[in-house]
Amino acid sequence: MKKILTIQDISCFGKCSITIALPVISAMGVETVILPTAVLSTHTMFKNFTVKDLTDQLMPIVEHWKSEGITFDAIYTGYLGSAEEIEIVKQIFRMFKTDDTMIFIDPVMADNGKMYPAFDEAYAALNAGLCGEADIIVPNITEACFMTGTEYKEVYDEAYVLGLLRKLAKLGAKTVVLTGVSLSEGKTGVYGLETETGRTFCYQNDRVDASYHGTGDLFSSVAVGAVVQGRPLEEALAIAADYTAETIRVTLKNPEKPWYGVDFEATLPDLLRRLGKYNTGIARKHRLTPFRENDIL
Ligand code: PXL
Repeated sequence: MKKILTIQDISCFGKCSITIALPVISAMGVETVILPTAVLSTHTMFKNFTVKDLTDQLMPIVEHWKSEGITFDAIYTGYLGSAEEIEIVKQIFRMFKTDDTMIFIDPVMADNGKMYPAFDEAYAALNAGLCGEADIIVPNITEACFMTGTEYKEVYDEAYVLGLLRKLAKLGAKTVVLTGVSLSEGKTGVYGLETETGRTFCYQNDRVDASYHGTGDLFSSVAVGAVVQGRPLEEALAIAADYTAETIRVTLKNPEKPWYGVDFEATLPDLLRRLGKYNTGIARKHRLTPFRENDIL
């Protein structure tokens, strides 16, 4: 069975980071190993929350794994709490990265033009350095702007997206993927650039006009799970984008109107159906093929 190590916080209530990655990646049939960076009572979109930092636990835990000979097919990082944790994560990459270990980084720190509480521009610079060590990075436009010193724009065109991708490529990751890219009214999706070849790819799906916390974590969890199972990156991203949009649609219909997170529990069976439907039966690790909307549907 494939094995992914995910390094991010546990927000006990609120559905994000590990409380999404663990159930979702496991449901996809991939063993999910967790390294919690902190325990919070809720995610930071709640007004008050408690935080117990676990930075001092990270090295003892991974050293134990190393002594047990434990290895990973991928390391997936999300929300990290501090500059010190970014440094430790780099050490963990050095300890566990082999030619067969994919490093997938979602540099969670900002959205809609703003940093999340507790982060600043210095943190963005460190996150940019971390991204340089990745095979695949999946920042949203805000995070990409903070990491590359680019002005954030609400309204933009394809040239702006390509400019951002080129600057992201200079950070050093093998493939850079911008998320939340809307190229026409009513659409949203991903735009990627394979840095060695310069080849770009794009996937746009219908935009659901609602924003929920944890949807980035849902997208990344599905994408990394699907890539580790041998799907081409573009296919994995399309599955993740479609499934995340569908989960937002379903959550919007919930009469309890949860504001803090999405009802992914209700849509997991749908994810598994999608994975079956998209199953090409061909394991093409890291292979990229150009596609446009609906090419693979
Ligand atoms: O979904 C990203 C995320 C993860 N973890 C914590 C957060 C956030 C976003 O705000 O606060 C604790």
